[in-house]
Amino acid sequence: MNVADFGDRYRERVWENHFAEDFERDVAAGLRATNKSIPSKYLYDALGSALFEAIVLLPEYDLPRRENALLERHASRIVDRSNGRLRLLELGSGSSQKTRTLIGAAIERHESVEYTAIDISLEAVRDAAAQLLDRYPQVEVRALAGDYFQVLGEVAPQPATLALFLGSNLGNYPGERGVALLRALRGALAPSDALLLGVDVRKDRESMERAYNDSIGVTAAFSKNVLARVNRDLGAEIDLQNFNHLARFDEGTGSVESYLVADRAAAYSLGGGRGAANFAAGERIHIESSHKFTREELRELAAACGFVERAYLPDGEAAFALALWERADDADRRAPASAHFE
Ligand code: AVJ
Repeated sequence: MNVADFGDRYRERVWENHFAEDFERDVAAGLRATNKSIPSKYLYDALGSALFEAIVLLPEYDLPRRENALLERHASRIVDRSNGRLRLLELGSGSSQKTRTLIGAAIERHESVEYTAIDISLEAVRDAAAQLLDRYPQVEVRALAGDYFQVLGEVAPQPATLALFLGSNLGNYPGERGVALLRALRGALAPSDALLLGVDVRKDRESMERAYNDSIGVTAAFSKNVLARVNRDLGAEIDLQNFNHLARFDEGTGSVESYLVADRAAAYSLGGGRGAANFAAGERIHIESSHKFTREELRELAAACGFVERAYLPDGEAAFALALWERADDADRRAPASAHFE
């Protein structure tokens, strides 16, 4: 099954990217800095994406199961927006399961449904599209492959859009970067269009850290793969045996911060005349921030980005939540009512 089998129901647009050059530049700078880091977007090469698919099956990483349960429970209310055409606009092409729940509910309620997915990976977005096109003959799919900011800058508002940013992916955009992304997303929405966020919630340290320290080491492999990728793609000579995965909740940032920690001091060639990266014993490379949200923080974020919270839907244990926001304009003159759906 291939997107080419679906004729007019499928359209795509691909933005040029400079991923290979960016990777080389970001890694060379990030591994030679005083505070070492590699941006988390580089975790997802083919092997990294396969390891992430394994992470979502780990009992310790319960975010996707909690989110799916909430989506199933609230889908029909969430998509209950207009009578005519509805556009679902998703950042990240999403696992077909969570998207299916919403599309299934949307086609019961609307005359026609368009699913637009924005993803950095053309391959990922095509795979997701082919499955949805096959399963839902009523749905039209539009794939936009490129950097979120690049693509969002060119998505025209289309009334009756429900934007989706699920899987606590917003947690990877801490602080100003998250604000910038949500503002860019707002630019693709018409007044009173909505945005559905799925976010992991601040809770006791042990529960938050457990999700990133699984007992069979899949998350550690996912983390270490980014260094393996540096070796593979750049010809660097980093000894992976010298690094251990560390994930801990940081009270200051409100995020689970993931690192690779060097056991002993060492210097490694970065390959291709890029010089060397020097490590002291115990020195860390920051590889990911996974923010854990409070409701207050989400409300402030909504206000800062031109949205109003319309519903906040936590699960039974208040471990994960969906937040339904509306684009503020006319809406902000109304009372900012927020509902707890039953
Ligand atoms: C997919 C970015 C939401 O931060 O929880 C899972 C990625 N990293 N285990 C997260 C991840 C380690 C995940 N996000």
